[in-house]
Amino acid sequence: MAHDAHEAKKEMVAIYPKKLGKKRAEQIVVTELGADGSVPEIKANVRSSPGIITQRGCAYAGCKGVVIGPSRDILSIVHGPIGCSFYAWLTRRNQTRPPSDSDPNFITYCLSTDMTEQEIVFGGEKKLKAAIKEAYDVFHPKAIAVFSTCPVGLIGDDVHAVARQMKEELGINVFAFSCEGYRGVSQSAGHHIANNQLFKHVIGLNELAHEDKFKINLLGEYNIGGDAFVIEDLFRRCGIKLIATFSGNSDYDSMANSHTADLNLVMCHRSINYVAEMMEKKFGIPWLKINFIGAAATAKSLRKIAEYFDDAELKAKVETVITEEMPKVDVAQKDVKSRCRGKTAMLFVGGSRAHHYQVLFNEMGMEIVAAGYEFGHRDDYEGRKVLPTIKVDADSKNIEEVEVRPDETRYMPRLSQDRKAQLTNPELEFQDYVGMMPEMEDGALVIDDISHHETERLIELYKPAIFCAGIKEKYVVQKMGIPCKQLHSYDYGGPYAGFEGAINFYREIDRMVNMKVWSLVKAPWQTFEPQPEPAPVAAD
Ligand code: CFM
Repeated sequence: MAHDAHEAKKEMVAIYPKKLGKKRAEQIVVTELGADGSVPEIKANVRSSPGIITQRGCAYAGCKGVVIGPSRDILSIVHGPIGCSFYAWLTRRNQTRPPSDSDPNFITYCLSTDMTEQEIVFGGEKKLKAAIKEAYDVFHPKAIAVFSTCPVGLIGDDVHAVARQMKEELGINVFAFSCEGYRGVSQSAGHHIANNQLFKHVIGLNELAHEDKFKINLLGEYNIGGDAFVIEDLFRRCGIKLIATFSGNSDYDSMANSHTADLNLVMCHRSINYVAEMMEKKFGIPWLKINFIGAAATAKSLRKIAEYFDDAELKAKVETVITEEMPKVDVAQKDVKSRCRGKTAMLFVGGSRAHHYQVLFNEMGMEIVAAGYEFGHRDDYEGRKVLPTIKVDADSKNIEEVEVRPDETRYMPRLSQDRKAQLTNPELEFQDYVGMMPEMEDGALVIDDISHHETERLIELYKPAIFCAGIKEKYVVQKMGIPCKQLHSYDYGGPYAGFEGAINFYREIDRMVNMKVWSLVKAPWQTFEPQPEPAPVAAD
C-alpha cells in the first residue's frame, strides 16, 4: 500500500471543524475482513454536509434520469422549470435499439411543462394536463410518465390526480412520480420512488405467455455505452430468454410482462433491489445478484443462472460460451498485465460501479487503494446482512414503503422449499448481496460521499495511477497530473460489460495509466506567476 490508510484518513479530516470531522470520520473506514467475515461499519445514506462539494445528484435525477429514462417508449414529461429538463437532456449514455425505424423511440426528446412564476403562484395542474394532452396528440405513446421537480411538491400540485384523470380521458397508461429533487439525501431516493411506481403502475399489466424454458429479467442494467447489448447477446447464445430489462434497451410492454419470468437478475443492487423484493413477494419470482462487469464475474454470473435453473443443457451451453470467449480475454489480460501490474486505482462512483469495476482492475493485476459510493447504503458496502441493523431516519421515512401481498391468482413460487434450501452457498448470492467491502483487500480506504477536499488530499498522498469518477471531478483530477476515467459515461467509450467489454476496458486503462503525458501536466495555478502591477500613468 503506497500510504498508510489510517494516517491518510487522519490527514483528510484534520482540516474540518470538530463536528464535521467527527461525521466524516464515520464515513471513512479502513477495510479489514474479520475471521467471521465481518467488515467495519460505515456511515452512509445520510445528508451531505453543506460546503463539502458532494458529487451526488437529486431524487428527480435518480427517478427520471436513471431508472425510467432509458426505456424507449414511455413518454417522459417533466413537470417543472425548464432547466430541470434541459440540464438532464441526453446527459446519460443509455443507449437503445428499437426493433425497427418505425417503432417509437422517445429517448432523444425532452418534454417539460416549463413551469414559470405564473404556475408557482396559481398552481401548475392545468398546465400539466394541457401538456399531457399535447404530448399525446403528437406522439400517441402507450404510456406517459410525469416527473415532479422541487417546486411541484412545494406548491402542492397533485400530479397523481392529474395522471389518473388523463389516464381515463386518453385511454392509455399515465402515471406520475413524486420525485421532487429534495425527497431524499441523494438520487437513491429517486430510485426507490421509481421502483414503487413501476411496481404499482406497470409490472404485471401484460399477460403475454412465453414457452421458453429459462425466462429471466435483468434488473439494474441501464445500457450505458452499449453494455446491455453485450449481455443480451450472451443470453441469446446461452439460450436464456430475456423478458425485460429494467431499463436499458427496454420498452413498456416488456416491463409490463416481466412478471412472467422465472428469475430476476440484479445487476445494480442499489437502484433496483426494491423491485426484486416486491416481485418476489407478489409473484414468487426469486432473485440472484449477478455482475457482468469483469470477465471472471461474467463467467461466474452465467454459471449462477445455470445453477439456479439446474438444467444440464443450459449448463453445457454456458460452458461453451465461456470457453469460446475466455481465450481472447486471457491474451488481452496477459498483455496488459505486463504493463499494469501493481499500479494503483481509486474508484468513486454512484452506488454500485465502485464495487463492480474493482473486478476489472484486479483482472489487470492492479490494486484498489481507495473506493467509495456517492450514495450507496450500508448494505452496498457491508452486505445485506446488516439490513436489520440500519437505522431508519427521517429522510428514509419520507419515502413510501409499498405494502406487498402475494397476488391472489398469479403468485407462483418458482422453487420448491427443498430446492431453495439447496441454494444456500454464499457464493451464489441467492437473494443476497455481499457488498463492496468483503471483497476488498485489507488496508484500503472506503469513503462514502467523498468531498472535494478529501479527493485532492487523497490524490496528493497516494498519487494513484488512475482515478475513476465522473465529469464533475474529471478535469480537477487531470489537472493534478492523474488520468481520470469516467465510470458513469465511460468517456464516450464502452461497452465494458461481458467478455468483449472486459477487453475494451483493459485496453483503455492500459493506455491511460501508461501515457507519459500525465507526468508532464502542471495545473495552471502551479505555473502562474503574478504579473507586476502596471506603472501608474503620469498625469499631465
Ligand atoms: Fe446503479 Fe447505474 Fe450505479 Fe446508479 Fe448513477 Fe449510472 Fe452510477 Mo452514474 S443506476 S447506482 S444512479 S450502476 S447514473 S448506470 S454510473 S451514478 S454507479
